[in-house]
Amino acid sequence: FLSDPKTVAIVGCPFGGGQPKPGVDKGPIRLVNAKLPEQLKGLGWKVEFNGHHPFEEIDAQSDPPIGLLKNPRYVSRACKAVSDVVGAHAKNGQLPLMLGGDHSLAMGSVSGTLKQYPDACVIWVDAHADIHTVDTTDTGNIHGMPLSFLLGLGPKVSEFSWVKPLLNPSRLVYIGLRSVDTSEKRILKENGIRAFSMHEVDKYGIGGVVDMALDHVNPKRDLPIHLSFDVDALDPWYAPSTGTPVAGGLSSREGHYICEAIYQTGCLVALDIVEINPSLGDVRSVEKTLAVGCSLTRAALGERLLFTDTNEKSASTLT
Ligand code: 4U7
Ligand code: MN
Ligand code: MN
Ligand code: MN
Repeated sequence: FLSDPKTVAIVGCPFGGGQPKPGVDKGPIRLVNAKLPEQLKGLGWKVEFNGHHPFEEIDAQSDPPIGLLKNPRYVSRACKAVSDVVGAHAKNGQLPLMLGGDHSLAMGSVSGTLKQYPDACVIWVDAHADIHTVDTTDTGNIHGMPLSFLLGLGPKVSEFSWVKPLLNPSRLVYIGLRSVDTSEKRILKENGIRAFSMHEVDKYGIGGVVDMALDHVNPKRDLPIHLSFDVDALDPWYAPSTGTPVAGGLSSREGHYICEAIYQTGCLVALDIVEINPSLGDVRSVEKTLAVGCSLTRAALGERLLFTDTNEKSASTLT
């Protein structure tokens, strides 16, 4: 799907309007300062990064809630901008790497991907289902809702009319869930959405789960894949600096395995790394979370424990 030379376009999104905790907007800046662009160059990618996206702020007074939704105009405008930028990179045959910021931004990045690749599937790696509709959300935080907009579920809000319901529920699969609200469980069931919670990871192992997840959304391994990775999918031991940590998550290796296996399909066209909040936790926690964010990204873009992707054959002769 990508053009030659293979190029990753970093879309830095210093934005946290989809949730209440300050600091998540600094995630992308810290990832870039940690030399993520240089690391990706080291893997053989051409890296395009023209600075972080400037999001026009809206003061709370001119952005009152719409129904239960908090900061609706701010979130909608940021996501629309991300959708346009991601869509343009995808159209150029580049792989957009969206660095959050909070997970509401995926409403934009996935919309951008689906504009270019209407048959793309979405692999959502997260502790949470992020599928609340405007009438089921308990918190009003839009980072818990992007998938309902992408799927066209629930009542429509005119502020978000630019989001087209381009995602079919059969093209979405989850890995890592362990904090799903009651109303979200009902939505998943009603729409027949396939989900691999931590229970399935324990039962089948991460290798089995990734195979089953891919068999579900991409049986012939010929459809483009958008991987949306919320770092809170990892156990808080490995990714402590995040806004909504939940115990009992993926190990570092399990998270990396998901990224490696998806890269190996050759179908990855877009990647989100979201919800790193460098204002949460001590210095050591922040460093740990940034390091794992960089290394998950490298794994999704071809880094291997033995050899590199250009040596895939050498690796397979070992087994
Ligand atoms: B994240 C929550 F109530 N479900 O809706 C909500 F538990 O992008 C959490 O996955 C959402 O980090 C978490 O606010 C959103 C809550
Ligand atoms: Mn999320
Ligand atoms: Mn989450
Ligand atoms: Mn979170």
